[in-house]
Amino acid sequence: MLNIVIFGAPGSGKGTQSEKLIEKYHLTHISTGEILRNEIEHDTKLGQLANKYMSEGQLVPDEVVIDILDGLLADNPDSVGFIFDGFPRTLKQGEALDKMLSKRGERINVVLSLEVDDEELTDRLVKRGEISGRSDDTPETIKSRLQVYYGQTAQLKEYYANQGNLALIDGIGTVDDIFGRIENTVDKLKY
Ligand code: B4P
Repeated sequence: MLNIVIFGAPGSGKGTQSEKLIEKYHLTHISTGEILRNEIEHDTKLGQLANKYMSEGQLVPDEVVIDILDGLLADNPDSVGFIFDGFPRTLKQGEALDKMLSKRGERINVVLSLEVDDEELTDRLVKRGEISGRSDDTPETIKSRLQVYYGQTAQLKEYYANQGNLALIDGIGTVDDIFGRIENTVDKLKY
């Protein structure tokens, strides 16, 4: 099984590169952001709860997203592997993911950390906001999402570096150039 975490600040290209990874390696895509946006769109109870946090650029509580993940792993027992996109986002989520995988005799093979500077991140998200109207892509919310990233999420890099799983990927350039760098890393993995 090939299990990949795609990691990075908001706007670093996680969703974009996930699509290419799925196409090449036939992995099951788990994007917590996409799942939560879908719940909001359908105005479910979970969606209403998530919206309170997401519209402010804050993280949805750990227990909520960990529960979602556990359910998705259980629903896909025959998968050849997973791409975790936007999860984990806190140390608690990282530890929970390790437990959920080891319970199944699995582990994370690599954490691909897309490295992009704040100016480029902000530019990308502002542009996306103008085109898609995504409610959390406004200049104010982008600022708080970046603060949340540096305050609560970036520390996971150290966690994965200590496990020997972290691969830093230059996230600047064309989508294909960046994917080439990712392929170089993934194709060297033994799994
Ligand atoms: P996400 O959906 O994960 O959103 P994101 O961090 O903004 O990243 P995204 O994947 O959308 O952006 P991408 O880099 O692909 O999360 C949204 C919210 O959900 C969070 O803020 C949080 O509130 C909540 N949430 C999600 N998961 C959670 C969790 N685990 N715990 C708690 N809360 C959680 O792309 C950005 C833009 O850049 C796109 O427009 C793309 O076209 C463009 N782009 C990509 N690559 C490019 C390149 N090489 N050059 C130029 N532009 C590029």
